[in-house]
Amino acid sequence: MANKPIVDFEAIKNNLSNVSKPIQVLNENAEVTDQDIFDSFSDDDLVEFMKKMVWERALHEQTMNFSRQGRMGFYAPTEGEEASEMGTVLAMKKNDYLLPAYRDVPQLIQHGATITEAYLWSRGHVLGNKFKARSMMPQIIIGAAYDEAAGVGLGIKKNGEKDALAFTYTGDGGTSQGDSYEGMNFAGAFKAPVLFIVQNNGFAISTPRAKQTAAPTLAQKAVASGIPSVQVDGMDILACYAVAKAARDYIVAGNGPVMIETLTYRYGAHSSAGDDPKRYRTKAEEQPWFDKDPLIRLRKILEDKKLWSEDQEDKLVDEYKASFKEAIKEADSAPEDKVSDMLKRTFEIPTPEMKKEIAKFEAKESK
Ligand SMILES: Cc1ncc(C[n+]2csc(CCOP(=O)(O)OP(=O)(O)O)c2C)c(N)n1
Ligand SMILES: [Mg+2]
Repeated sequence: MANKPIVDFEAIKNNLSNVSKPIQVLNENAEVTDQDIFDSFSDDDLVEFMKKMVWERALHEQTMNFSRQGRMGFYAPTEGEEASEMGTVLAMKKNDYLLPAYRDVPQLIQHGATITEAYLWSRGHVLGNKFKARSMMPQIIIGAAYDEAAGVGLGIKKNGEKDALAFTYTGDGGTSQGDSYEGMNFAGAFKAPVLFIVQNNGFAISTPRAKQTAAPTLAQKAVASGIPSVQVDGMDILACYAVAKAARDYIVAGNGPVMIETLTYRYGAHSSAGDDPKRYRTKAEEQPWFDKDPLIRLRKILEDKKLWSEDQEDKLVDEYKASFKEAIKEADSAPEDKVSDMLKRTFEIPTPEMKKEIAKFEAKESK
């Protein structure tokens, strides 16, 4: 027998990570770390990025208020993930198809759904499932949007659509779910035009990233599907946008799918249903992420350039919040979605059991 191990598995294990350093343009001290990418943005672009992040944070705050007032159904907080969400969606075109997960409602609205539709979706109303935008409704089954995206991507290819792709999101937890690999594998094998985004916000509800998977990065989970992947500073909207745009260009040129892992953080609870982050993480763990806040770093750059002020931001927030209040009023005035209607929509021909249920609910509803 040889003295040396036949295979040095430990050495292989220590060298598993084949993903390069996360791409960043602006660090948490608002210092430019990639001048070339930074210079590719005009002042107007920078202001636009800031406005979108302020919009998303205002949406979060106002929607949480609605939720506390009992006016929402399911809502997944997005505070902290503004750069990751706005940066990626703004690099897409209206012709692209969005397959969102439940935390991707802000992207859904940016992609063309109305806020009213998004609120109706939250309430489980049927009108919250009929977007004019090229999008499916947000997926609750984690990882499943990756499979939908692979199918939509293949459809785009078969239809010969040239300047279009399917883009989709999952979380760190979603990458531990078989569906996400199956979707990537299918898209890789068929060279389907799909952009897979993983928003790694550190937690799947209360389970930290390190307990879900031993993979050194989540980006490398694409490698086994033959898909190039990259990590990006998910608290830096300039990096998120630049990388998503580069990925889009590469995909629509006919090169097949790409996966992006954004390194971000969910500041609050998993959902408005009321889990308590204090039970699974400490203030000391949270603080370094709050210090990386995506709005703070871009705000500083803009203020230095005299392109932004507190006053201007306050006015925008008021304006945005007024639009959310309008939207919820409109959602309140949507026709009532009856249980009997929901049952009738389930199958084209109801089962005998469902027929009985429909009759039972119709009797109740007519009282
Ligand atoms: C297939 C499946 N299993 C379990 C759940 C319950 N569940 C809802 S959200 C969630 C955690 C998902 O975490 P992650 O993918 O990191 O996304 P995040 O909520 O952090 O955005 C789980 C386990 C689910 N919705 N679907
Ligand atoms: Mg997560």
